[in-house]
Amino acid sequence: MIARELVTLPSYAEEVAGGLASQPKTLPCKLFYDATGSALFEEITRLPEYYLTRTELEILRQRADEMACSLGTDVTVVELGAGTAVKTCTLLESLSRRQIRVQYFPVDISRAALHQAKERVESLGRQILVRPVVADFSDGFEFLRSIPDKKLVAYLGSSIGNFDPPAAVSMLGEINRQLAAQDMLLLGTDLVKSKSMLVAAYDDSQGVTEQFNKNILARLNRELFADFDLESFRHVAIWNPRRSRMEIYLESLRTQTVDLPLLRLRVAFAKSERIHTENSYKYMVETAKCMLGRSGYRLTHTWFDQHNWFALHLANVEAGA
Ligand code: AVI
Repeated sequence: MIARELVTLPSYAEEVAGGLASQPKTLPCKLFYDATGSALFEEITRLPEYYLTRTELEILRQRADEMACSLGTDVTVVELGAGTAVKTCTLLESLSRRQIRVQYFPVDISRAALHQAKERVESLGRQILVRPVVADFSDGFEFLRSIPDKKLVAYLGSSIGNFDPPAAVSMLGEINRQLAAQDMLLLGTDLVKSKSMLVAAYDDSQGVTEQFNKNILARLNRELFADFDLESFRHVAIWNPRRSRMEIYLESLRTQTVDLPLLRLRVAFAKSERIHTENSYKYMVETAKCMLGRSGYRLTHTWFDQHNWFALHLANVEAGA
């Protein structure tokens, strides 16, 4: 028996209860990223089918000098969700060839990742000053105001794709309101492509994405003492062309009930009933441009890889937005 009164519920508890009680059932994708899920995501980024990370890296490596040139002089780089800063190194190196000093503010929720980011970037040379910021974006972006100078805010990795379009506009708009007219945004978006390539990227042959998806259930078992039987759910990845997004689900393989005692919840699943765990939106340049415009930016340049699989957009803060 669990003494519920003595347990502090995690901050996501209400969202989980609401999502599992709704029709269709949902769970928030932020739950993917505990320590196990973050390690699994790192593994995903190295999978042959998951082209996104290496393609974005290829653009950054091949176009870093051109990008640095477009940014002008005396730029401070702020990277949202920087992780270990693998991608940003080439851009920082290019900037350091044009500026006497480059300040880099990697922002992340994980102290451990920021520690690695600092070590990695500092090894590039003494001209780059690394100032890690531990922040949770759900608390807003006010910390951007305290970073002086002309800023490039980088939001890479197609993370914007995990927001529904209105939420993406609202989030980019929130960032915009903390920026000055001289500041810029560098945004990574994945692009629409063949269904077979998209589905393979989210349903890989080694089953790592399946493990990543099921880790949500494992996490609820660990943290909420739920009794999800992981073998009784399967990972489903579907391309929805109408909404231009990959949809990720966990599908119940049988009729079953699951107990979440800390939430005083018993959830019934019909056979084939699904829990919607994630959307990953895929853009076209026009839709990305429109999203940026609606959030108060003006697109100035888009860089692509050789296959047009991924795009990096540079945008100015629109005067009077
Ligand atoms: C973090 N985000 C950009 C990933 C994506 O591609 O949408 C998350 C992911 N989900 C399944 N595989 C990767």
